[in-house]
Amino acid sequence: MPVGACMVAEAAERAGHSVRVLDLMFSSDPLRAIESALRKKHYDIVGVSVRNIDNNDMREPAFYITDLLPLVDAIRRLTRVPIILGGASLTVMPEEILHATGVSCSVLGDGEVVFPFVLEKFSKGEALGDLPGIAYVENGEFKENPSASMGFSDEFMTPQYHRWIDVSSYRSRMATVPLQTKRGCQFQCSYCTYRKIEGSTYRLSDPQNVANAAARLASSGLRDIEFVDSVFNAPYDHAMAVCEALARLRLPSRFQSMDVNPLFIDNELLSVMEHAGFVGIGMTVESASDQVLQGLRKGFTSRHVHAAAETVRRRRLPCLWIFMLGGPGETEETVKETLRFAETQIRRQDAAFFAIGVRIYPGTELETIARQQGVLSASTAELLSPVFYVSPDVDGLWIERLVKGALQRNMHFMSAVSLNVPYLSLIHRLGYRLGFRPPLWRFTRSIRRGLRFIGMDG
Ligand code: B12
Repeated sequence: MPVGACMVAEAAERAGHSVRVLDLMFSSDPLRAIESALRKKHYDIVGVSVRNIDNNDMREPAFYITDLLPLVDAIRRLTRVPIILGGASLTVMPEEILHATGVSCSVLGDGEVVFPFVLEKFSKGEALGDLPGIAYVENGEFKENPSASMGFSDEFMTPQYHRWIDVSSYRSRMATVPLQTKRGCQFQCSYCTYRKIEGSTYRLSDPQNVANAAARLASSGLRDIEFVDSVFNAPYDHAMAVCEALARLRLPSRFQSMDVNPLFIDNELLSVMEHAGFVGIGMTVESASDQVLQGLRKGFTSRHVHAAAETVRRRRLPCLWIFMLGGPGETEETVKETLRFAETQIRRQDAAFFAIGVRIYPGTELETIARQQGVLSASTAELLSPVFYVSPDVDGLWIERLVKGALQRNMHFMSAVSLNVPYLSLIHRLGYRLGFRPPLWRFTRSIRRGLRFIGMDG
């Protein structure tokens, strides 16, 4: 569910503006939807929320900026009012996306804080000038005003989704409701953009406010809640306090988070999570080899990965183990080490996801490493369309073959291929109707068995 766009809409409305959200998620003809919305009514500003640049899939890359161009062109054809871009993708690569779309302004980071200021400036006819948290093009020159750390306001944590989007269409596709307990990330992973998007210092929400937000969602019928923090369980004490506050409220909700770090997982936290109503966690270990974990600068070692597996095995909470093969330091040996870990340490009732290749983002340490190793010749601007890193010490196709073999032996394993199956959306809808609730990966084995039975398992 488009939490960012809804937050921004609500903040703009709270600032006294009249706002309409046009959600293109389920539109069969997005161009037509835009045309009809802009013909019906005059707007003073059009904001566009662009979440993803690409699908992070090296084997079958999808580049979403290509899809964005005709949409922006349609807006331009129908109105001369300013267009403002926002969303995670803009914070990751503002210059490249502004250049590609020909739009002259974007908001960086916390849109619910910055966008009302942008609107105020426009309504007064003032230049955006040195407003923090924007990037713009002036006389052909790209300029970026770093976002001042404006804190993280709890005010817009749970936008009134029903007012902005078609909530039932999301629910019927097993979508979860995103909720943040903080912003910021203090990890230094060599490939990652999280610090660029949310900053490198934590901005923590009051744990009780988070629990109250979950209660508000539950009372409006939204019970499948996904924590979308960069890393849910760091800082540990904060995650613990959030889970304790949730457990005290005894909500009928089902919680999950796809970004749990093995450094800060122990029996106590998992136990409180279970009491709070967690139904699944994603453990983003990436690798079980020290050499690769060091190359990815994960800040933990294979010892932590094994310890986390032991902790998980002692509890009931389902866990999806997330791996990313091919990073700096990866060799045939290290790939085998990680697969060995997955085959021997992960419970059959859990699941494992394998991605191959690491998306290279501009300005990351991975970009530097790739250039030093001579495996990256694309310019920084060319990194907008997806470019991936695979360690020069291992062949990507060899990894693919090995992963394929592991998938054949282990019905609880998945790869990017599993996400690309055309009938995934159908499985979601069918599952929901049959009473299954997210996360769907808990049913990986049954789904794959069913697909294998009808000859459609990858
Ligand atoms: C949690 C998360 C997930 C969860 C989402 C769960 C859920 N229920 O929503 C899961 C694990 C499922 C996931 C999946 C994917 N993700 Co993800 N995800 C994130 C993460 C960590 C947080 C997203 C979030 O909800 N943030 C909180 C909200 C409030 O922030 P926001 O949406 O950015 O909105 C704010 C601003 O952007 C801005 N804003 C937003 N819209 C607008 C509009 C206007 C007009 C303005 C002015 C401002 C504005 O203001 C908002 C409020 O502050 C980000 C990284 C990050 N730290 O941002 C990656 C991120 C968004 N994901 C990314 C990717 C690639 C994916 C996948 C394609 C990966 C894959 N191979 O499957 C899928 C795509 C899923 C999809 N359908 O879109 C990339 C996108 C960049 C890129 N390369 O395309 C990111 C940035 C991570 C990265 N690699 O850098 N993801």
